[in-house]
Amino acid sequence: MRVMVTGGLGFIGSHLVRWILNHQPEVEVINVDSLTYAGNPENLADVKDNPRYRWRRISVSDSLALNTLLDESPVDAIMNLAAESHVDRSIQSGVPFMETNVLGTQVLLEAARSHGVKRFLQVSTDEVYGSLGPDGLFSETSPLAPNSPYSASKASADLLTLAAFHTYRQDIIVTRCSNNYGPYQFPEKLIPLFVTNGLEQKPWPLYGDGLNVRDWLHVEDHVRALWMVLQSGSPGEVYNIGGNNEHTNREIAHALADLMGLPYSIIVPVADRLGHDRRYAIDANKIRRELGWQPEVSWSQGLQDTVAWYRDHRGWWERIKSGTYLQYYRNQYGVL
Ligand code: NAD
Ligand code: TDX
Repeated sequence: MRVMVTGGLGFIGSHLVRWILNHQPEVEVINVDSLTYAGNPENLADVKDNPRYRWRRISVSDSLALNTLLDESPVDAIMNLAAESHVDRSIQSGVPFMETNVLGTQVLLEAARSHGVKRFLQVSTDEVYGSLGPDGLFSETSPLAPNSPYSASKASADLLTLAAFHTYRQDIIVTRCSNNYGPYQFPEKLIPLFVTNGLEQKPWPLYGDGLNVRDWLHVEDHVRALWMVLQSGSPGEVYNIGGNNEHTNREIAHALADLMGLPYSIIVPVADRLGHDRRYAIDANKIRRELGWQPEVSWSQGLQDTVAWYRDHRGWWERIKSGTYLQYYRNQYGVL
């Protein structure tokens, strides 16, 4: 079996590629990643010479390049993770989000259809459901009500994917996962930003009152779920994935400070994110019941291991934060 993973040089994509190569010895992986600021070949340095792995530097919105690749190397399935993924960047400008997340998904769907790709998995997010009050959970039938340019682009991609099922009976599945954390997460996101700032004795910018709630899941639990859904999910269905692990941002800041032996004074309240969603929480009963998935990494162990990973991989995030990784890219792969 051959699988195309898009966005495989990013945070979740790199874990997924590694997991497949390590756990599915019959599966070949083609990684389609255009290497934006968020992609990093270092994330897959340990598998780059694996004969079952190839990376092609192609944008998912480049129809010609994608179709040529699929002509040359047919695949059985596409797992679409390529995205602009950071909400704060989408508030600065939504244009790249529309190009990759919306147009790119449509290009991929059409390429999959014209090449007879058997299954298409769209990796989406709980943010498409919008914001919850203090109670309740998002189920797969909750209405889509995205609030940021990022989440609106992801919701658009979900609708395009579901439309391909209804219109063409194309074999597609959509997954909607809660916030991930773990190694190799780009240090613009809450947990790696705070951990790496802590290691540099820099302040932790906590947005607003710090009481926004997210439902956190270790990235390894997410990628296992993605593989289970690809193998055993039903066509045309949506599967929520979540850790049943809600925390306010302030609780996370305190937990990280405790783990790192830092005073709470490192936490500095700053202006709130525009349109900041108050609470996300996922009802993941469908995937638990139908596919037998459940999270395996506990929050306390996962957070401790994540802090240790950033402590032990200083070079990885220092190159990112200093910008020298971009210089490295330009030398290795041409102008970005
Ligand atoms: P990331 O930003 O770490 O990585 C994105 C990857 O996509 C990068 O390697 C980048 O180079 C690549 N990419 C961007 N534009 C591309 C394009 N046009 N063509 C090809 N490649 C392109 O993102 P992530 O956090 O790993 O998220 C992966 C997916 O999972 C996204 O679709 C995101 O919406 C979804 N998701 C993320 C989370 C989370 O907490 N991080 C939660 C739920 C869902
Ligand atoms: O410096 C910060 N200070 C802060 O208080 C940052 C970067 C974030 N925050 C808050 C905003 C959110 O309430 O922390 C929470 C988490 O923020 P992010 O790490 O930016 O994640 P979020 O906006 O929740 O979105 C993430 O989860 C869903 C991913 O980035 C998305 O790609 C995914 O779809």
